[in-house]
Amino acid sequence: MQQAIYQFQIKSQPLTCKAFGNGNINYTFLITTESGAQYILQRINTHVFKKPIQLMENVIAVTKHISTKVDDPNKVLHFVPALDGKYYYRDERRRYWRCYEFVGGFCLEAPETDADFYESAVAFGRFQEQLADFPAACLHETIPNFHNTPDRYRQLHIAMDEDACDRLQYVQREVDFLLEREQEAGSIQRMLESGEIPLRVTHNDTKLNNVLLDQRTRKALCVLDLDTVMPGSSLFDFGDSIRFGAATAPEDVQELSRMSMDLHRFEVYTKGYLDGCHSLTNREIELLPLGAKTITLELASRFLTDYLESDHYFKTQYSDHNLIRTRAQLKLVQDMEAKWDQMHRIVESYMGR
Ligand code: GN1
Ligand code: MG
Repeated sequence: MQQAIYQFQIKSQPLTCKAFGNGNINYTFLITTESGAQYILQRINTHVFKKPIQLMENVIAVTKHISTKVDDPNKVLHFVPALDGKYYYRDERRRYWRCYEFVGGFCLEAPETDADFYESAVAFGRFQEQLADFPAACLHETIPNFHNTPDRYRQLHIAMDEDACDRLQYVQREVDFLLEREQEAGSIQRMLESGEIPLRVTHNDTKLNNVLLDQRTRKALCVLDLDTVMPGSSLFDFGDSIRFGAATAPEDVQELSRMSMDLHRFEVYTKGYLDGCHSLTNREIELLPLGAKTITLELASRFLTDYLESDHYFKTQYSDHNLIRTRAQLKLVQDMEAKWDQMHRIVESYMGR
Protein backbone atom coordinates (compact mmCIF):
# COMPACT_ATOMS: atom_id res chain seq x y z
CA MET A 1 0.00 0.00 0.00
CA GLN A 2 1.26 3.48 -0.81
CA GLN A 3 1.17 5.15 2.61
CA ALA A 4 0.24 8.50 1.08
CA ILE A 5 -3.35 7.32 0.62
CA TYR A 6 -3.90 7.60 4.38
CA GLN A 7 -3.27 11.32 4.10
CA PHE A 8 -6.40 11.93 2.03
CA GLN A 9 -10.00 12.25 3.21
CA ILE A 10 -11.21 8.99 1.74
CA LYS A 11 -14.34 7.50 3.19
CA SER A 12 -13.37 3.88 3.70
CA GLN A 13 -10.41 1.69 4.63
CA PRO A 14 -7.95 1.05 1.73
CA LEU A 15 -7.63 -2.65 0.86
CA THR A 16 -5.53 -2.92 -2.29
CA CYS A 17 -3.23 -0.76 -4.35
CA LYS A 18 -2.17 -1.47 -7.94
CA ALA A 19 -0.02 0.39 -10.45
CA PHE A 20 -2.39 1.85 -13.01
CA GLY A 21 -2.32 3.22 -16.57
CA ASN A 22 0.52 3.88 -18.99
CA GLY A 23 1.57 7.47 -18.34
CA ASN A 24 5.08 8.43 -19.32
CA ILE A 25 5.49 11.00 -16.55
CA ASN A 26 3.56 10.57 -13.28
CA TYR A 27 3.23 7.47 -11.04
CA THR A 28 -0.35 6.28 -10.82
CA PHE A 29 -2.05 3.78 -8.50
CA LEU A 30 -5.58 2.45 -8.22
CA ILE A 31 -6.74 2.10 -4.63
CA THR A 32 -9.72 -0.09 -3.76
CA THR A 33 -11.37 0.35 -0.37
CA GLU A 34 -13.50 -1.81 1.91
CA SER A 35 -16.73 -0.18 0.78
CA GLY A 36 -15.86 -0.83 -2.87
CA ALA A 37 -15.17 2.86 -3.54
CA GLN A 38 -12.03 3.33 -5.64
CA TYR A 39 -9.54 6.15 -5.88
CA ILE A 40 -6.65 7.13 -8.11
CA LEU A 41 -3.57 8.10 -6.17
CA GLN A 42 -0.86 9.87 -8.15
CA ARG A 43 2.63 10.96 -7.36
CA ILE A 44 3.44 14.03 -9.40
CA ASN A 45 6.74 13.88 -11.24
CA THR A 46 8.42 17.03 -9.94
CA HIS A 47 11.39 16.66 -12.26
CA VAL A 48 8.88 17.47 -15.02
CA PHE A 49 6.39 19.60 -13.08
CA LYS A 50 8.57 21.88 -11.03
CA LYS A 51 5.68 23.72 -9.35
CA PRO A 52 3.26 21.04 -8.16
CA ILE A 53 1.26 23.38 -5.92
CA GLN A 54 0.52 25.74 -8.80
CA LEU A 55 -0.20 22.75 -10.97
CA MET A 56 -2.86 21.58 -8.53
CA GLU A 57 -4.33 25.09 -8.40
CA ASN A 58 -4.81 24.86 -12.18
CA VAL A 59 -6.32 21.40 -12.03
CA ILE A 60 -8.79 22.35 -9.30
CA ALA A 61 -9.79 25.58 -11.04
CA VAL A 62 -10.36 23.77 -14.33
CA THR A 63 -12.38 20.90 -12.82
CA LYS A 64 -14.50 23.37 -10.82
CA HIS A 65 -15.17 25.34 -13.98
CA ILE A 66 -16.17 22.22 -15.91
CA SER A 67 -18.38 20.95 -13.09
CA THR A 68 -20.64 23.99 -13.56
CA LYS A 69 -21.25 22.88 -17.14
CA VAL A 70 -21.98 19.15 -16.93
CA ASP A 71 -25.28 17.42 -16.28
CA ASP A 72 -23.70 14.23 -14.92
CA PRO A 73 -21.22 14.39 -11.98
CA ASN A 74 -19.24 11.52 -13.55
CA LYS A 75 -18.30 13.81 -16.42
CA VAL A 76 -15.66 15.63 -14.45
CA LEU A 77 -12.90 14.53 -12.08
CA HIS A 78 -13.47 14.94 -8.32
CA PHE A 79 -10.29 15.53 -6.37
CA VAL A 80 -10.15 14.47 -2.73
CA PRO A 81 -8.66 16.90 -0.22
CA ALA A 82 -5.86 15.81 2.07
CA LEU A 83 -6.39 15.77 5.86
CA ASP A 84 -5.34 19.43 6.02
CA GLY A 85 -7.84 20.43 3.33
CA LYS A 86 -5.25 21.03 0.61
CA TYR A 87 -5.58 19.17 -2.67
CA TYR A 88 -2.11 17.67 -2.39
CA TYR A 89 0.00 15.98 0.21
CA ARG A 90 3.75 16.47 0.51
CA ASP A 91 5.49 13.52 2.14
CA GLU A 92 8.63 13.53 4.26
CA ARG A 93 10.72 12.97 1.11
CA ARG A 94 9.18 16.10 -0.42
CA ARG A 95 7.24 14.07 -2.94
CA TYR A 96 3.83 15.44 -3.96
CA TRP A 97 0.71 13.29 -4.11
CA ARG A 98 -2.88 13.86 -5.16
CA CYS A 99 -5.99 11.76 -5.17
CA TYR A 100 -9.26 11.67 -7.09
CA GLU A 101 -12.36 9.51 -7.00
CA PHE A 102 -12.40 6.73 -9.54
CA VAL A 103 -15.90 5.99 -10.78
CA GLY A 104 -14.88 3.11 -13.05
CA GLY A 105 -14.46 3.22 -16.78
CA PHE A 106 -11.43 2.45 -18.90
CA CYS A 107 -8.85 4.02 -21.20
CA LEU A 108 -7.69 2.68 -24.55
CA GLU A 109 -4.18 2.57 -25.97
CA ALA A 110 -5.64 2.34 -29.48
CA PRO A 111 -9.22 2.73 -30.71
CA GLU A 112 -10.94 -0.62 -31.16
CA THR A 113 -13.69 0.89 -33.30
CA ASP A 114 -14.36 4.14 -35.13
CA ALA A 115 -16.96 4.91 -32.48
CA ASP A 116 -14.30 4.80 -29.73
CA PHE A 117 -12.18 7.29 -31.58
CA TYR A 118 -15.15 9.49 -32.43
CA GLU A 119 -16.09 9.56 -28.73
CA SER A 120 -12.62 10.70 -27.73
CA ALA A 121 -12.72 13.41 -30.38
CA VAL A 122 -16.04 14.75 -29.10
CA ALA A 123 -14.66 14.66 -25.54
CA PHE A 124 -11.59 16.73 -26.41
CA GLY A 125 -13.64 19.08 -28.61
CA ARG A 126 -16.14 19.58 -25.82
CA PHE A 127 -13.35 20.13 -23.33
CA GLN A 128 -12.10 22.95 -25.51
CA GLU A 129 -15.60 24.40 -25.69
CA GLN A 130 -16.16 24.11 -21.92
CA LEU A 131 -13.01 26.10 -21.29
CA ALA A 132 -13.71 28.76 -23.92
CA ASP A 133 -14.82 31.18 -21.17
CA PHE A 134 -12.24 30.08 -18.61
CA PRO A 135 -10.16 33.06 -17.47
CA ALA A 136 -6.83 32.08 -19.03
CA ALA A 137 -4.97 34.66 -16.97
CA CYS A 138 -5.69 32.54 -13.84
CA LEU A 139 -3.67 29.63 -15.21
CA HIS A 140 -0.08 29.05 -14.21
CA GLU A 141 2.15 27.90 -17.02
CA THR A 142 2.97 24.44 -15.64
CA ILE A 143 5.66 23.77 -18.23
CA PRO A 144 6.82 26.96 -19.94
CA ASN A 145 7.02 26.70 -23.73
CA PHE A 146 5.45 23.25 -23.66
CA HIS A 147 4.32 23.28 -27.29
CA ASN A 148 6.63 26.00 -28.50
CA THR A 149 8.05 23.95 -31.37
CA PRO A 150 10.94 26.30 -32.24
CA ASP A 151 12.00 26.14 -28.61
CA ARG A 152 11.87 22.32 -28.71
CA TYR A 153 14.16 22.43 -31.73
CA ARG A 154 16.44 24.85 -29.89
CA GLN A 155 16.75 22.28 -27.12
CA LEU A 156 17.53 19.58 -29.66
CA HIS A 157 20.34 21.74 -31.06
CA ILE A 158 21.77 22.17 -27.56
CA ALA A 159 21.58 18.44 -26.90
CA MET A 160 23.36 17.79 -30.21
CA ASP A 161 26.09 20.31 -29.41
CA GLU A 162 26.65 18.80 -26.00
CA ASP A 163 26.22 15.20 -27.08
CA ALA A 164 26.52 14.24 -23.42
CA CYS A 165 26.58 10.48 -23.90
CA ASP A 166 28.14 10.16 -27.34
CA ARG A 167 24.96 9.09 -29.00
CA LEU A 168 24.83 11.68 -31.80
CA GLN A 169 26.85 9.38 -34.07
CA TYR A 170 23.91 6.93 -34.14
CA VAL A 171 21.21 9.38 -35.11
CA GLN A 172 22.40 11.38 -38.12
CA ARG A 173 19.49 10.27 -40.31
CA GLU A 174 16.91 11.20 -37.70
CA VAL A 175 18.59 14.56 -37.12
CA ASP A 176 18.67 15.31 -40.87
CA PHE A 177 15.00 14.46 -41.23
CA LEU A 178 14.05 16.77 -38.38
CA LEU A 179 16.26 19.66 -39.50
CA GLU A 180 14.92 19.56 -43.07
CA ARG A 181 11.51 20.34 -41.56
CA GLU A 182 12.56 22.83 -38.91
CA GLN A 183 11.19 25.92 -40.70
CA GLU A 184 7.82 24.39 -41.39
CA ALA A 185 7.59 23.01 -37.85
CA GLY A 186 7.88 26.53 -36.45
CA SER A 187 5.10 28.03 -38.53
CA ILE A 188 2.19 27.40 -36.11
CA GLN A 189 4.09 29.09 -33.30
CA ARG A 190 4.72 32.08 -35.55
CA MET A 191 1.02 32.25 -36.50
CA LEU A 192 0.10 32.21 -32.81
CA GLU A 193 2.53 35.03 -32.15
CA SER A 194 1.23 37.15 -35.04
CA GLY A 195 -2.41 36.56 -34.04
CA GLU A 196 -3.26 34.77 -37.28
CA ILE A 197 -4.68 31.96 -35.17
CA PRO A 198 -6.07 32.40 -31.64
CA LEU A 199 -4.50 31.39 -28.37
CA ARG A 200 -7.04 29.28 -26.45
CA VAL A 201 -7.14 27.34 -23.20
CA THR A 202 -6.23 23.85 -24.36
CA HIS A 203 -5.47 20.43 -22.91
CA ASN A 204 -2.07 19.93 -24.54
CA ASP A 205 -1.82 16.16 -24.00
CA THR A 206 -4.75 14.78 -25.96
CA LYS A 207 -3.77 11.15 -26.29
CA LEU A 208 -6.58 8.65 -26.54
CA ASN A 209 -5.44 7.10 -23.26
CA ASN A 210 -6.24 10.38 -21.53
CA VAL A 211 -9.98 9.87 -22.13
CA LEU A 212 -12.07 7.85 -19.70
CA LEU A 213 -14.78 5.77 -21.38
CA ASP A 214 -17.87 4.36 -19.69
CA GLN A 215 -17.57 0.59 -19.19
CA ARG A 216 -21.09 -0.16 -20.33
CA THR A 217 -21.89 2.40 -23.03
CA ARG A 218 -18.30 3.10 -24.22
CA LYS A 219 -19.28 6.78 -24.34
CA ALA A 220 -16.66 9.28 -23.17
CA LEU A 221 -17.04 10.21 -19.52
CA CYS A 222 -14.33 12.78 -19.17
CA VAL A 223 -10.86 13.86 -20.08
CA LEU A 224 -7.98 12.98 -17.73
CA ASP A 225 -4.47 14.24 -17.17
CA LEU A 226 -5.11 17.95 -16.77
CA ASP A 227 -1.54 18.82 -15.78
CA THR A 228 -0.77 20.59 -19.01
CA VAL A 229 -3.97 22.62 -19.38
CA MET A 230 -2.55 25.97 -20.42
CA PRO A 231 -3.01 28.62 -23.08
CA GLY A 232 -2.19 26.92 -26.38
CA SER A 233 -3.44 26.05 -29.84
CA SER A 234 -6.39 23.89 -30.85
CA LEU A 235 -4.15 22.64 -33.67
CA PHE A 236 -1.91 20.88 -31.18
CA ASP A 237 -4.81 19.35 -29.29
CA PHE A 238 -6.24 18.03 -32.53
CA GLY A 239 -2.82 17.04 -33.80
CA ASP A 240 -1.72 15.07 -30.78
CA SER A 241 -4.88 12.98 -30.92
CA ILE A 242 -4.16 12.14 -34.55
CA ARG A 243 -0.53 11.37 -33.82
CA PHE A 244 -1.51 8.85 -31.17
CA GLY A 245 -4.94 7.55 -32.13
CA ALA A 246 -4.96 7.62 -35.93
CA ALA A 247 -1.57 5.91 -36.02
CA THR A 248 -1.70 2.26 -37.03
CA ALA A 249 0.87 1.23 -34.40
CA PRO A 250 1.91 2.23 -30.88
CA GLU A 251 4.14 5.30 -30.53
CA ASP A 252 7.13 3.09 -29.75
CA VAL A 253 6.66 0.40 -32.40
CA GLN A 254 9.97 -1.12 -33.51
CA GLU A 255 8.79 -2.51 -36.83
CA LEU A 256 8.48 0.71 -38.79
CA SER A 257 6.51 -0.89 -41.60
CA ARG A 258 3.59 -1.14 -39.19
CA MET A 259 3.46 2.61 -38.64
CA SER A 260 1.26 4.78 -40.81
CA MET A 261 -1.61 7.22 -40.49
CA ASP A 262 -5.07 5.84 -41.02
CA LEU A 263 -6.88 8.39 -43.21
CA HIS A 264 -10.28 7.06 -42.32
CA ARG A 265 -9.50 7.50 -38.61
CA PHE A 266 -8.25 10.98 -39.43
CA GLU A 267 -11.65 11.79 -40.87
CA VAL A 268 -13.53 10.22 -37.95
CA TYR A 269 -11.57 12.35 -35.51
CA THR A 270 -12.00 15.53 -37.57
CA LYS A 271 -15.75 15.04 -37.54
CA GLY A 272 -15.89 14.29 -33.81
CA TYR A 273 -13.65 17.17 -32.80
CA LEU A 274 -15.66 19.67 -34.83
CA ASP A 275 -18.94 18.19 -33.55
CA GLY A 276 -17.69 18.78 -29.99
CA CYS A 277 -16.19 22.19 -30.63
CA HIS A 278 -17.93 24.75 -32.81
CA SER A 279 -15.66 27.69 -32.33
CA LEU A 280 -12.69 26.91 -34.60
CA THR A 281 -12.06 29.48 -37.28
CA ASN A 282 -11.81 28.38 -40.91
CA ARG A 283 -8.12 29.15 -40.80
CA GLU A 284 -7.68 26.77 -37.88
CA ILE A 285 -9.64 24.05 -39.66
CA GLU A 286 -7.52 24.50 -42.75
CA LEU A 287 -4.39 24.09 -40.61
CA LEU A 288 -5.47 20.89 -38.80
CA PRO A 289 -3.23 18.63 -40.91
CA LEU A 290 -0.28 20.90 -40.13
CA GLY A 291 -1.19 20.60 -36.43
CA ALA A 292 -0.88 16.81 -36.68
CA LYS A 293 2.41 16.97 -38.52
CA THR A 294 3.91 19.64 -36.28
CA ILE A 295 3.09 17.91 -33.02
CA THR A 296 4.55 14.67 -34.38
CA LEU A 297 7.78 16.41 -35.39
CA GLU A 298 7.84 18.17 -32.05
CA LEU A 299 7.47 14.96 -30.07
CA ALA A 300 10.09 13.25 -32.24
CA SER A 301 12.51 16.03 -31.40
CA ARG A 302 11.61 15.77 -27.70
CA PHE A 303 12.24 12.00 -27.72
CA LEU A 304 15.50 12.50 -29.60
CA THR A 305 16.61 15.26 -27.23
CA ASP A 306 15.90 12.97 -24.29
CA TYR A 307 17.86 10.18 -25.97
CA LEU A 308 20.86 12.49 -26.46
CA GLU A 309 20.56 13.67 -22.86
CA SER A 310 20.55 10.08 -21.53
CA ASP A 311 16.81 9.63 -20.96
CA HIS A 312 16.07 11.79 -17.95
CA TYR A 313 12.59 12.99 -18.94
CA PHE A 314 10.38 10.21 -20.33
CA LYS A 315 10.08 6.90 -18.52
CA THR A 316 11.93 4.28 -20.60
CA GLN A 317 11.79 0.50 -20.55
CA TYR A 318 15.05 -0.26 -22.36
CA SER A 319 18.14 1.63 -23.37
CA ASP A 320 17.14 2.75 -26.88
CA HIS A 321 13.50 3.33 -26.08
CA ASN A 322 13.58 7.04 -26.87
CA LEU A 323 15.35 6.40 -30.16
CA ILE A 324 12.76 3.80 -31.14
CA ARG A 325 10.04 6.30 -30.26
CA THR A 326 11.75 8.97 -32.38
CA ARG A 327 11.91 6.67 -35.40
CA ALA A 328 8.28 5.66 -35.07
CA GLN A 329 7.21 9.32 -34.97
CA LEU A 330 9.31 10.19 -38.01
CA LYS A 331 7.82 7.30 -39.94
CA LEU A 332 4.41 8.69 -39.09
CA VAL A 333 5.40 12.14 -40.36
CA GLN A 334 6.61 10.59 -43.59
CA ASP A 335 3.28 8.87 -44.06
CA MET A 336 1.38 12.09 -43.35
CA GLU A 337 3.43 13.78 -46.06
CA ALA A 338 2.45 11.04 -48.50
CA LYS A 339 -1.21 11.60 -47.61
CA TRP A 340 -1.03 15.39 -47.36
CA ASP A 341 -3.47 16.26 -50.15
CA GLN A 342 -6.03 13.78 -48.90
CA MET A 343 -5.78 15.12 -45.35
CA HIS A 344 -6.43 18.58 -46.74
CA ARG A 345 -9.40 17.48 -48.77
CA ILE A 346 -10.94 15.97 -45.65
CA VAL A 347 -10.62 19.04 -43.46
CA GLU A 348 -11.71 21.36 -46.25
CA SER A 349 -14.97 19.48 -46.51
CA TYR A 350 -15.69 20.59 -42.92
CA MET A 351 -14.94 24.27 -43.44
CA GLY A 352 -17.80 26.72 -43.26
CA ARG A 353 -20.23 24.16 -41.83
C1 GN1 B 1 3.72 12.35 -21.83
O1 GN1 B 1 2.31 11.16 -19.27
P1 GN1 B 1 1.69 11.07 -20.60
O2 GN1 B 1 2.04 9.76 -21.23
O3 GN1 B 1 0.20 11.36 -20.60
C2 GN1 B 1 4.04 13.80 -22.14
C3 GN1 B 1 3.36 14.24 -23.43
C4 GN1 B 1 3.78 13.33 -24.57
C5 GN1 B 1 3.48 11.89 -24.18
C6 GN1 B 1 3.99 10.94 -25.24
C7 GN1 B 1 3.95 16.36 -19.38
O4 GN1 B 1 2.34 12.24 -21.54
O5 GN1 B 1 3.73 15.57 -23.75
O6 GN1 B 1 3.12 13.66 -25.75
O7 GN1 B 1 4.08 11.53 -22.92
N1 GN1 B 1 3.63 14.66 -21.04
C8 GN1 B 1 4.46 15.60 -20.54
O8 GN1 B 1 3.44 9.69 -25.01
O9 GN1 B 1 5.57 15.81 -21.00
MG1 MG C 1 -1.63 10.38 -19.57
